[in-house]
Amino acid sequence: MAKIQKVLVVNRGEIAVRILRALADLGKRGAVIYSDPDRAGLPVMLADEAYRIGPAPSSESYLRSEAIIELAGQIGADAIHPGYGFLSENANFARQCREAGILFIGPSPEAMAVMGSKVESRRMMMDAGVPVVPGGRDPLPDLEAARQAAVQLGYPVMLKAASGGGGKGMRRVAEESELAAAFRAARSEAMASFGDDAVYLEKFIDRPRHVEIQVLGDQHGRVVSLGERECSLQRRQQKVVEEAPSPAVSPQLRQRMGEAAVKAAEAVGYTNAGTVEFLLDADGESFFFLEMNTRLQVEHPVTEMVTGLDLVEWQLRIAEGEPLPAEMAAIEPRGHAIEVRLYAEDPYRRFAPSPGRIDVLRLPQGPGIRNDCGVYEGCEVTIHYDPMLAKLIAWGADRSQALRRMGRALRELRVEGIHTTAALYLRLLEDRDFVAGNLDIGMLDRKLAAGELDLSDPANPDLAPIAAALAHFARTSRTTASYPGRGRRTSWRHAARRESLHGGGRWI
Ligand code: MV4
Repeated sequence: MAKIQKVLVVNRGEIAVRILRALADLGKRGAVIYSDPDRAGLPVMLADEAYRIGPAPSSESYLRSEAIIELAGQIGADAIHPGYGFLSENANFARQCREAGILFIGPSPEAMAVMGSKVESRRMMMDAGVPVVPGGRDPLPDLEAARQAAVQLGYPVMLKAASGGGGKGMRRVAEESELAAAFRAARSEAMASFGDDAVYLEKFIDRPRHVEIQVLGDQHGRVVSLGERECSLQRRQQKVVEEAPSPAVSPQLRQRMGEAAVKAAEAVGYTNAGTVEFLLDADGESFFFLEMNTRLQVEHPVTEMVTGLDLVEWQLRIAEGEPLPAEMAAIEPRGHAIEVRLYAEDPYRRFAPSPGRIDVLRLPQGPGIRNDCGVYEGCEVTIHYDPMLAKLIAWGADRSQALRRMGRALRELRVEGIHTTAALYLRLLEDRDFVAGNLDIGMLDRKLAAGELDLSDPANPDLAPIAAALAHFARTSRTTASYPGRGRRTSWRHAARRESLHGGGRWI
């Protein structure tokens, strides 16, 4: 197969930057599309070529599959890299690319279609001998069937949308008296979200971890596992921190999970990069297939840091028909990597969106630190797209060094003009459960709800009285006068909040 010369990157933000860098490293041309608010974005600056695709709404820009494929043809791109989100898991788009003679950097549309359906992929995995969550093989015809299945499984159970994914149409049912209402609710939510009201039942798994396996499959039938990522730290089903390896996975368990993931990928003839998601039971031994993500994931850098591989490079090599070297299957994780996602959200205001101009941006540097960043100082963060600005990744010889380095990175980081979630991560690094590696998928939400993650600056306890005084002033004062130099709309209450975060004369 001929080498790819030029790739059209159909994405924005940090992942478009990441892909453009890989292309530059391989000596290939990188073109990018952009919407109106992204015209001065970092991907446009770094690309060899950039093309306007439409106005802000994704449906009129990054999701315009036909216009995108036409553009790829016009500019002579051999391939499209979809990144994550947008068109990345759309089997029809992959099919359209194929029909237009453009390489889609990803698996076949057929593999994407199977993994896009919950019941179909579950059935396929059952037949392939991959452990799935105990439960039904087919959608439930009616409430009576649900009742019988639930009794057989034993409560609590989980109702899930057959066409679903991402938690929509999902209902936990603690006992039989709740079943009828939950069945109706799950059905209508499934219909509203996926245009299909089919639901099925699973045993509810209590306080599991979310552990996923990175796989690569070439076009010659070889699939390899590149080990796991621990992704249990989520806020409302949105990942915030990921690490590799998982503190809960022994070499033996890694072997078993890796073999299951390879079996899952082989069962659908998987090619290119993919991720097999598992729930790891609280017993630390049993694991269950949840779904397979048929794209490059946000958290791929932690795998890169512990394997030394460039996953985007391998995506391109696989697309060019290169076989995976047999030795790749024997890679063991080296050291430890952790990633935090920097969101333009205010953790002091229930994670409200925080758009605006980034007045100051100083990214951390030094040994073991990597930044995958989609923004620059002076740029505007809009409300039109996902609020993730950047990822900070720290590598260490072991977990404790990686965590210390992440602490250093977060203290070096300066972002002014907008709020970010950085302060939450500094606090998390001091949390006993997190430091001990005792994680489960509900941990962060429980701690946030319990107010356990106090968001005052842990490194500057001597500022607490100042913060308290300012907070008192904010409560008792009627004024909304502006805080010097912080802009018209910044109230004293706001200033007090910021003051509690102030460390050594600098803002975090
Ligand atoms: C579950 C579960 C417990 N038991 N299924 C949430 C999203 C969807 N992809 C699957 N999800 C879950 N399915 C059973 N039988 C708990 C979750 C779940 C979850 C899973 C992975 C990562 C974060 C999560 C947060 C809440 C619930």
